[in-house]
Amino acid sequence: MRRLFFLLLLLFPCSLFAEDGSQLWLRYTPVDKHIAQQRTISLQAKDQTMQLAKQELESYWRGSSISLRLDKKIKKLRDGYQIKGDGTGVEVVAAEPAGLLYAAYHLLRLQETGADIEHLDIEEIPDYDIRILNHWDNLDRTVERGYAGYSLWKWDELPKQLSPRYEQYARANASIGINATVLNNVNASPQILTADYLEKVKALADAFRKYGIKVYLSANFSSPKVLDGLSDSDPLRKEVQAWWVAKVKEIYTHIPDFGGFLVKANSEGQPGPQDYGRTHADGANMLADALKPYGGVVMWRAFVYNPTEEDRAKQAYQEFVPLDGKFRDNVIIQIKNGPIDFQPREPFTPLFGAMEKTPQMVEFQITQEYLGFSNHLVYLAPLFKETLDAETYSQGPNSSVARITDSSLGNHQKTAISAVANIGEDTNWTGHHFAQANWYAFGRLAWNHQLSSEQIAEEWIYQTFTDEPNFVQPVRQLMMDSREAVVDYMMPLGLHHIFAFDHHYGPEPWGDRKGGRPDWMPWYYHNADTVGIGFDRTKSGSDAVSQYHEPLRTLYGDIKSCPENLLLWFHHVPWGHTMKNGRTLWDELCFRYDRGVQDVREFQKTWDRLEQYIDAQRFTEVQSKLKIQAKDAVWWKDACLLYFQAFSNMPIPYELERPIHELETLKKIKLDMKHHN
Ligand code: BDP
Repeated sequence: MRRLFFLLLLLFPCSLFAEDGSQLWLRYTPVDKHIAQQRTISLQAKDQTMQLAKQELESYWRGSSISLRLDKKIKKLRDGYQIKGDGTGVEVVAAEPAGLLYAAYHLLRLQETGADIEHLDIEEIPDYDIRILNHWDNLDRTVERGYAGYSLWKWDELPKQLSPRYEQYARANASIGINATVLNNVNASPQILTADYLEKVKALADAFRKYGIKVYLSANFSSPKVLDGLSDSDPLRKEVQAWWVAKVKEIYTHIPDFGGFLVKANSEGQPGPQDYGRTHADGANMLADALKPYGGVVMWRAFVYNPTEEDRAKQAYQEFVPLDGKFRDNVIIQIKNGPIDFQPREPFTPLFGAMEKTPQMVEFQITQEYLGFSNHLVYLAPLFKETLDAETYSQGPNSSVARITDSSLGNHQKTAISAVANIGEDTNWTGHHFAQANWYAFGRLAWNHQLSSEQIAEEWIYQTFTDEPNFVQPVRQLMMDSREAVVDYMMPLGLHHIFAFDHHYGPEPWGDRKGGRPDWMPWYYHNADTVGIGFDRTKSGSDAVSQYHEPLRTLYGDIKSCPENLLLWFHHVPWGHTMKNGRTLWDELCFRYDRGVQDVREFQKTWDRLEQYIDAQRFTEVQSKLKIQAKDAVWWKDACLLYFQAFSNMPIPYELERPIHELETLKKIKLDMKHHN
């Protein structure tokens, strides 16, 4: 029998061990009795989170003995930890129970990535207090912009039945330091705040608690009116305020460690304080006052824009800057990384660094609404870091978005960072095996924004696939190249929002709807005409550049100094404009689209060469997705170049691959992808 096994192993080295991705990066093998007897994991505490830390190490740790200890006096650690190892044993200290759990996962990560696990001198303090996922999950279990199946939360079965995936979800998050989650869509149903649903929310909070995860909810601003028939939801009316006070009290009786509310107000049709002539500050403060006695916070979103004459990219700044200093100290303004909407590339939102008295947090999007859904392999750490590392110059040099939001440059009570999750019911959680890396990367950067994208990719590959260098090295490179590739084949040089209407999969630069909102139409953003292409946001245009501090205002505002990867974001550029490399803008656009296509072809080749190193299931699943991505890249390139060519009237450089589609055929493509609001 044994011999047969080895024979099979020789013949089919990997295919025997099919993996479905359900274990994520947590593929630890349990230690055998022998190892377990040689070392001890000691802990003098009953707390369930600390016990969990112990249990994880008991099950998987292969190094020497560990002692786990809580010392509440080392406050500076917050929920971080210290690990010391001298070769004979390891000592772990934390000031909070969750700190010990994070330390346990740190040790296991070192072990799984082949690092030294005996000689250790580590101190880790997280950069942000609240490291939170935003689920855009609806109560009917559809997920807005979700590409990994239905919602994980089985509302029908809750609170009685608990899916095993609730704990697995919490464990995965804890393993990368995520400590909070918003369960429901920002386009929030008021129903989530009914007594029935709060019972269900409580059941989830109970399941997550020992993993150090707090639950938050998206609140619909009209809840008082919709749920209890109040005449309105005016935040300055006593009756409305009292309603929220009572509701918050009810929530905390169920969930004593409830985190707070996330609110999308007066945005894309959602109700809000402006319905009653009040400001965003009036609305946020009413909720903040209700939450204050319990230590809860309000994450108030700055994603607001209206179809007016004003450039959409400028509106959040205009709305919020005048309110600086008017928010309670338990309000944090949640701001998308870019001024429009999670595009493949945007400059950072100029609101960062423009409200010195107000805590701000970044909202990233892990789910790939504008990046090929879960069909395209796009590693997002470089995108996240581009924003975090961006210099705002708000307080001179060294005022990066990271330093503004982590409170290095302010003195805010609580700091936070968020991202829209890409998690669903799919067996592999995220639809694409490589999309798991984006969940992972967000957690790691929320813990430490100084980590490099390469390091995060590498440790993820080790844990998720294999430590075989012949696999790790090329896959890390592929991941690192993937974000620029998608920018190139979708929207190079600062182009943005030329997606198909509504579902945002695929190109539609020609898109137009009679009577539709102009700020939802591609032409609003690309402005292609016979002169050139791009959005003039300089002083002679919408003047969005003026929302940036110097030297950025001048840098972006001048066509000569504007970084070329944002050129068409800030300028309307003539087709014949000479680029830095001497090509005309038109030629460069063609080269970029083509480069994006060629890059994806290279990804395919790289991947196919690696078949021998990993299991057959994940190999083929990724391979199939890359085929889709390669086809889509050509679709994007042909659609955009053929469409824009009608304006430029210039030939596609002859050394480039010729289009294989007819523009008219591409224009007819209408995908049946409902987007659930
Ligand atoms: C856009 C999405 C939309 C969201 C909205 C938001 O297209 O589904 O509701 O953002 O963030 O990216 O509120």
